[in-house]
Amino acid sequence: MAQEKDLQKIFEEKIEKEIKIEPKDWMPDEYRKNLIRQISQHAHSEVVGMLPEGNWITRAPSLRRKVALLAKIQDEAGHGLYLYCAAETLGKDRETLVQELLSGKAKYSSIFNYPALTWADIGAIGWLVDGAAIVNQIMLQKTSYGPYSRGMIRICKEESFHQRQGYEILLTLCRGTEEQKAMAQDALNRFWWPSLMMFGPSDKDSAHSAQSMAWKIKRMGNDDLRQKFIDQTVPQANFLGLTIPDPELKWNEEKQSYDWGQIDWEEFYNVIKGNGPCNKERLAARQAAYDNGAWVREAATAYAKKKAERKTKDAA
Ligand code: FAQ
Repeated sequence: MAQEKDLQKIFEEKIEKEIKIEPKDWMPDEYRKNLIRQISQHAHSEVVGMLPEGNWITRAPSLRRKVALLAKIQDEAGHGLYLYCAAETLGKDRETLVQELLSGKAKYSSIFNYPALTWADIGAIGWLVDGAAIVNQIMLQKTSYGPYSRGMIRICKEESFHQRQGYEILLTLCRGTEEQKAMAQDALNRFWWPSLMMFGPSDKDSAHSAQSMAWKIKRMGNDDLRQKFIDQTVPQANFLGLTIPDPELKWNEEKQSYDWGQIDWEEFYNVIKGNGPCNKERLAARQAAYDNGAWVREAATAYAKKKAERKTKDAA
């Protein structure tokens, strides 16, 4: 018991002094549990997040657009892999994590339950969804868990390319015909509010924020991050000549940031409970990918399995 108290003290000192917690260090069970929850949900988001854009690979309007979109989607798969590895360092294996996604036990970002209906949506996803992800992930580069923090540094570099390619798609549409600009506006209308929901519930309703901030897993609250995203994105919309679909949006000179309207929290909770426009379709696609990939998993582990069998036989 006394030993655990010492370990707790060492852990707290490390958090205080900004020394990263590493996989073999002692950590409180709740810290470990909370990290596995957040990192694995983040990993699932990266992987499920490939689906709305994947839907447009065969319909990209030019070879150049197709190459950039393919590269972006492959990056997201890579992000999922770094994050699953980071979660595994905390002692939960990948198979269990994946099963938690497929059974609906683990969450993934609400945003990926909305459909990508037009090519402009691919621009909006890059600009707004990756844009929101970057705001969150820049803060997470300083998270207290070493493998998560290092993963985030690399991921952020790639996300900034994603955000630019999305913005450039919209810029091209906005400089095109009236019809193309209207398509860009429609994409912004549909993706604006769901992008704000990506930051999670307001701090007062956030179940994990206070503890996560105390342990420096999260370095900023959901509301501050959301505000930061709004403040940096509104001028970008203005440059495109598009209108943010929020009649209450207004610059506040005193605060030096924007005032804005109300998120429809009923919609948010409905989506994270599994009732969004595409929840069932997304999970069905992941389940099909898992089933179709059974032979790959089998082949990848066949040699190790054979080796273990031979070892047992030799020992007998
Ligand atoms: N969607 O107490 P809090 C990307 C859940 S970026 C679904 O505030 P926390 C890149 C939350 O899990 C998107 N569920 O939770 C990309 C909790 O439920 P639980 C992913 C949400 O963890 C771009 C409950 O509500 N980014 O993928 C959402 O302190 C384009 C209470 O909430 C990350 O995951 C939501 N939006 O704060 C890929 C970043 N919000 O677990 C492809 C890392 C909240 O108790 C294409 N994660 N919930 O059942 C985080 O920073 C945090 O987990 C938050 C939530 C900020 C998302």
